[in-house]
Amino acid sequence: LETTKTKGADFDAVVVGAGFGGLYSVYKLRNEQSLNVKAYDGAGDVGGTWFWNRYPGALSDTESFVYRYSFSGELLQKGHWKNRYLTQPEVLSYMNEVADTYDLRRSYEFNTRVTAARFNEKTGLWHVTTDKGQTVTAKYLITGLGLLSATNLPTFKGIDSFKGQILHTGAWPEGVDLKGKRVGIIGTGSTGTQVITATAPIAKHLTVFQRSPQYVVPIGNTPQDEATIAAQKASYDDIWKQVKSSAVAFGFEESTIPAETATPEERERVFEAAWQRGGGFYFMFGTFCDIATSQIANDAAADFIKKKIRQIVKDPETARKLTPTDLYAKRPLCGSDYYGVYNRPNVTLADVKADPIAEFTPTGIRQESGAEHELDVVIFATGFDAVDGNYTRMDLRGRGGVTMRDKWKDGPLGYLGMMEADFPNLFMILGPNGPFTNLPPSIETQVEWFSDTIKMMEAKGLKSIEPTEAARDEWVALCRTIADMTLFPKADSWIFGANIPGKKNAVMFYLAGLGNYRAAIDAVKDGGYQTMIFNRETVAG
Ligand code: FAD
Ligand code: NA7
Repeated sequence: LETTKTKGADFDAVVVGAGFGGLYSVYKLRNEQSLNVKAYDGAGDVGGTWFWNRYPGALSDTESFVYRYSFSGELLQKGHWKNRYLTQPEVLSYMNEVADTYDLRRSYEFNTRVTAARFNEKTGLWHVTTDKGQTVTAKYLITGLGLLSATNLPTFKGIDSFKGQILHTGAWPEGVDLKGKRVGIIGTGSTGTQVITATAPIAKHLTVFQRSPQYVVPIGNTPQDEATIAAQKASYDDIWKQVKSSAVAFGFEESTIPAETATPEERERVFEAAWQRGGGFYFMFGTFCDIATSQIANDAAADFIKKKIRQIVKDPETARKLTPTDLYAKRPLCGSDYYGVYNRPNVTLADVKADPIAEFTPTGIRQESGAEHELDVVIFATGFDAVDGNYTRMDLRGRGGVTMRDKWKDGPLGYLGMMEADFPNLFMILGPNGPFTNLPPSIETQVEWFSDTIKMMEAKGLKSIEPTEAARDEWVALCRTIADMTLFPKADSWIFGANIPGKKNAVMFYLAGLGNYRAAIDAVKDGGYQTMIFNRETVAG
């Protein structure tokens, strides 16, 4: 077993989270560098997102061959899947296999939430406290808290009087059976569209409470034969090279052709082919290169999807309610015949933008118009306090006792999506202003970057590292500039914090793609970390 190298500390590093990020951090720091690592997760086991999101229909919409780690050729060759996309149980089983292969579980304490983490300037250590009342010290604090993990549970008048069951998709309990029930679903985001499609065929009646209509293209979840999978496995070197130099890292070549200058026939042909192929990110980034940046291109894509809605949905009034009126500039969604669900006789669409939810009653939900919906179960598919939610919910304090909550009161900041000024030796996985991509390759990129940084610090005997405020400000400004070159800030969604009442609208991602992101963070490392302060306590005297 590992021994602690940091003098006076219980551990060299504390890792919080047992998702893709946390697990890989334990592997890199403990298995590769022999550091003594203590890890926690509030969940009962490994998996992160895939531990919590067990709702019917939960599926990754990144294709199976690239929704996984790339770091081990052996692991890649062992990979097994049946369809083009992985179901939640498949991802969870994959993560369990990873944990078993590398003996990662033994570093974890599960069912244990970290409630506070405070940097002590005297000892130069992080003091990490759990909800079990235990406090440990460590030199490095690695947070893989998840960017879509802190659930958003809006409150409604009368909610406590409801006699039925209330569920959130992101904290789904075992053993829920929706068969034959009268189910209400609030929310039509990525999660909502999945749970709606899976619930409609089994529920007695399904009522969808829709606030914003969505653009949803087919997912194209076809079975994959052994030959296709073998070919993918044989080309992994090329695949990851392409993924890591691409923008969205979804395993397809992004288009370089603008829709702005394409003829109407060409646009129709390309969009129709993408519709048949399936994939949300593919539809937005694989068809034309300017859908996320040009109003003309965006309108063309939006009009194509709107036409499909009119063709698919039989009742014109329902089709009208399902048709978005805003830009096609949120996280692109895909599903299995999502709009077709509304042709079913057991599905009702309640437009809660036009006629808001007035209250929950003991037997269901009443809209402002007086329309009553009798329900046995209400599913909240209302999403997450994304990106910084788990950081501001924790008592996280840096130098001089400054809290992250306070530092980020006008919106999250952060340097390189991983660090923050005044928070020495803190490495955040998918922290604010990191890449917006298929996430496992971005997670690996970050974990590898800070593992190299830690290795360098240990080799040189350095005590602490933190970015300068100026470098942090410059990074945040860069992210803002890049975001403003796109149409994304013009649509209200979690990408800019717009889904949480009272949350300030802020830029939360580096939208220039994984390839550019990797170049940017490598430049910092290869340039000798000019934007960092090392051993600030000694520098200060
Ligand atoms: P997570 O997997 O979210 O893990 C974070 C863990 O930290 C959680 O287990 C949580 O319990 C724990 N934690 C947080 N705070 C504390 C605390 N204070 N103390 C102790 N433990 C704590 N991404 C894609 O790229 N492609 C997809 O198709 C895709 N589909 C998704 C579908 C759904 C339904 C959701 C919710 C997300 C999806 N994502 C997808 C995003 C997904 O979150 C990431 O791909 C990835 O799983 C994130 O891994 P992570 O380790 O960073 O965080
Ligand atoms: P999202 O994309 O934030 O979607 C949440 C949905 O819930 C969305 O339709 C919201 O409507 C709706 N919502 C939220 N609050 C309310 C209230 N108070 N009343 C009615 N409707 C409400 O979350 P998801 O879980 O679907 O997806 C998040 C990411 O996780 C996704 O991109 C994947 O990567 C996995 P709104 O649009 O705000 O009007």
